[in-house]
Amino acid sequence: MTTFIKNGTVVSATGRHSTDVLVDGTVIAALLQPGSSTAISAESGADRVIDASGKYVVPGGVDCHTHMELPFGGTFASDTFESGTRAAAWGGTTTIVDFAVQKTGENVRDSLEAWHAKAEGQCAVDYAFHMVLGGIDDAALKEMDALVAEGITSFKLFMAYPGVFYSDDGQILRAMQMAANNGALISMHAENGIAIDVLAEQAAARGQTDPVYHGITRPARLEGEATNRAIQLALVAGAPVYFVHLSASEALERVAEARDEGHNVFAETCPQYLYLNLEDHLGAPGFGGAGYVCSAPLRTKEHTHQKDLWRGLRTNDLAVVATDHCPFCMKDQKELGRDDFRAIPNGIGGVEHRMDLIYQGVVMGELSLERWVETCSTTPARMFGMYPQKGVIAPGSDADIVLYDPNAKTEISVDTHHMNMDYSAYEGFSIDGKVDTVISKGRVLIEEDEYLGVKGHGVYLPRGLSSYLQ
Ligand code: DUC
Ligand code: ZN
Ligand code: ZN
Repeated sequence: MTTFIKNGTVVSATGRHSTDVLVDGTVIAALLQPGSSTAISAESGADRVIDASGKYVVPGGVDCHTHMELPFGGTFASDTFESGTRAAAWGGTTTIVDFAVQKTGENVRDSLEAWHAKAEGQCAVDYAFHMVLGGIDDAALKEMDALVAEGITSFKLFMAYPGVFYSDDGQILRAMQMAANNGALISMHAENGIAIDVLAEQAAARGQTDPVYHGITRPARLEGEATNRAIQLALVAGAPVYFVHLSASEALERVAEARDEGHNVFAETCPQYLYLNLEDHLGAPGFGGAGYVCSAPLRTKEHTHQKDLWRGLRTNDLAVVATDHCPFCMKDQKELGRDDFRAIPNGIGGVEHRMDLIYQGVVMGELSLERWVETCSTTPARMFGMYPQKGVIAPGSDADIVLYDPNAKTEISVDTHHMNMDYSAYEGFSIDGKVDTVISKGRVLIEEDEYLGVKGHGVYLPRGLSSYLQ
């Protein structure tokens, strides 16, 4: 089956060109000069021709931070691999990297197998795994080498959530020493969880139990402190470090300093930190703020966090936009913490909206079109060892392609989204653009507002080492 995509503007991390694209089976076969004899003959021989006039033709989105079915606080993230990857496809994301989770006391291998069992045969788009190490001991450390060899080349550690996922500095250092040897990338949840738990307990004892206290008891300073500590540990170990869901200027400053000194320090942010804030969202009247409880938390609008994060994306101090998609419904899930913010499951769903929300950054003049593609597709693929199979429109790469229409609009709402959530964190947001057509490995998944995918089309991707460290 061949597909010829004509009249579009192909956008890459480095430029934009009027180029036709020939897809053969599951891969991109050629980029062709419009009107050239090769383009004319490719079009006439193609099984299907897609007219991309007026549209951007971009590599499918790569969301390197999702939590389908994550067990958290006595419940599970409400998207399964089936529903979550279908929603991803609707939003132009054609690859996800989810976090297989080893909690304290669990065996790493068993935890990974459980994640494979949840995902296999369920996904609409391709998927890979990072491994969360929530219980670092000799056995877990030894397992790291084996996992890298089989394509799990990044490990997430938590400086937060004592007793659940938390690692102390000694455990972090030991895991980083392993990564320094085996080429893995350590991803870090950088918040000082020991101090946060003290603040949260004190707030609850004062009767401050509303959702907003989730944010107030997780000060930006404690993200900055943990970020600095993780950088110092990484430097001692001689390992790279990648900060997930960076939310605060204080943390960004530490990352920027380390990068200026030439260290392999990388960071991602997420749309919620670019658009939502503590006062208006986490502090919404009644229990509404529960829908915005996530960690790291939304930050105050009194500070320049959002402005700084957009700047970080421009300057590459923030290399990636991921979602930290971790949806919970209000009913029966967020409601668990109606009387105590500490019992609200942490997470916001957004896998469907990342490409749109960051495209809106282009419209607002915060980012270039190329930087949109780079932060949402090319760099995550490179960072996590999936490039050039993913993240680029080039001969030989998987035919994961999105046609994006800058002349159409997207209204975000719980009434129209496809995630398994009973509210939308971005309700009422209007985007000056729209995901028009989504192709995964040569198969059209979204066309004319219709889902044409099937579960099981997406397969597990073993990953290589990060391109940024070779
Ligand atoms: N943050 C969240 O908001 N949810 C799950 C885990 C995390 O680190
Ligand atoms: Zn985290
Ligand atoms: Zn996460």
